[in-house]
Order: sequence, then structure tokens, then C-alpha cells
Amino acid sequence: MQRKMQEQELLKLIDRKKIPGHVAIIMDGNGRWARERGLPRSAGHKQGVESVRAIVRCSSQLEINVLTLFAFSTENWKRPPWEVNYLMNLPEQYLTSELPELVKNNVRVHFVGDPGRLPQQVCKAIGKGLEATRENTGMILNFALNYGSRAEITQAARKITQDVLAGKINSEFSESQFSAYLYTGRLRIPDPDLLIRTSGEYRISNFLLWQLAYSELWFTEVYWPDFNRMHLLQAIFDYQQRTRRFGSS
Ligand code: V07
Repeated sequence: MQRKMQEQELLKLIDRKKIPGHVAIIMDGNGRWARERGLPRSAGHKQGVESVRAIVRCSSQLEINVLTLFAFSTENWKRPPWEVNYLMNLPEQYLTSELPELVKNNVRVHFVGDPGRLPQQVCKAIGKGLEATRENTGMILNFALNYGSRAEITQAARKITQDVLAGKINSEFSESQFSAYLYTGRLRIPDPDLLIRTSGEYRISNFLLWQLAYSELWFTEVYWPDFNRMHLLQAIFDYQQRTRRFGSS
């Protein structure tokens, strides 16, 4: 009852006309959440997926245009094989249970990252998600999988160099021309307005380095498995209290 009251209170304070268009989230703290409960790390990831379900639902209801979730970084391959294996099953599991609802809610699934190293079962699940939601016109649910920002920028530089050498683009290309070579540019996803990171870490960790240039940053001590719609509403409320300057003072 108490939680509901607070939620309605917050909802009243939020300006529905100033909802951030693109929210990106670094979902951190699953391992610590599990350790503090004496549970295996997999239990933290499992509960983390529940938070994903809830936050996707809430974001779509709030009419956020793009929600980008950092699900697996290029660094995460260094984790123990059993854990990597467990994580690699999550995209398929999630889509198997959620795809009907995503389709119904007009959500379009997208991906950023290097598909090269992803196991076939993940590529298949992703392909299915893309295919089933490609006609949808509502929120873009963008999963960052095997994503690293420096790798993204480096491949963009390589590709633009090829196009310059092939005479397809002038070597004096603009920032906006360059950004079209990033994963997000190819998908026409605008830069994030708001970045959320959970679990008391105050870093960007190679996530969307180019795209976050002017984003508002919001950090919380809450571990990702405990992150719920109240926290999202709080982040959006705080975002709305800030004045964005895009570099001008
Ligand atoms: C993962 C759960 C959330 C906390 C962070 C790490 C663990 C959802 C997905 C997912 C990815 C693609 C897709 C559908 C769902 C996911 C990984 C890890 C690797 F199409 N959660 N989640 N993928 N975690």
C-alpha cells in the first residue's frame, strides 16, 4: 500500500510531456545481490531478468522512445565459462517468454554490439526478435550485447576510411556523418537523454562513449535485481529537474 501511494505521488510529479526520449541503463550488481544472500551468481542474473521485464513494461507505458540495456560487454567474456554460458541462455529465454507481449505492446527489438563472437543460439534468438517486431512502431528496446564502445568507434573509423578511399565520402566528413557509422547511427537511434547506472559504481565502463556526450547521468546504490519502476520514476523525475545545456553555459 505504501509503495503504491509513493508511486502515484511520483507519477503525479512527472511531466508526461518531458519524458526522456532515450534512456540507457548499465544493469550492474547482480553478482553482489546474490552474494549478499548466499546465492549463486546465476540467481542474481535470474532476478536481474525480472527487473528487465518490469522496466521494459514501465518504459513502454511511459512512452519512452528508446530503452537501451547493457546486457553483455566485450569484457564479460573474461567471466568463468559456466557464467558466460548461463548469460548466453538469457536472450533466448527472455524472448521466448516476452515476445508475445512485446509484439502486443508494439515494441520493436533492436541490438547493438559485435555479433561476431556471439553463440549461434543467441544470434538465432536475436534474429527471431528482430523479425517478429520489425513492423512495430512503438518503443525501441535496444539490447547491447557483446558491446564495447571503443570497438564500435574503431570499426566506424575503419569503415569510414574505406568509404573515403573508395571516394564515397569526403575526407572532411562531419560529426554527424561519422556518427552514422556507429551501431546506433545505422539504426537511427538518437543519443541517450538519460543514463542510469545501478549498484554504486560511478563509471561509464566503455558504454556508448560517443553517444553519451551530453546525456544526464543518474547513479544509484540499488543493485539491478532490486531496481523497480519506482527507481525509474525517480530517475526520470530527477532528470526533469535538471536543465540541459548541450555544452552552452
Ligand atoms: C542479461 C539480465 C539483466 C542483468 C544484466 C546481466 C544479465 C536480458 C537479456 C536479453 C538480451 C537480448 C535479448 C533479450 C534479452 C540479457 C544477457 C544478460 C546476456 F534479445 N537480460 N539479460 N542478456 N542479464
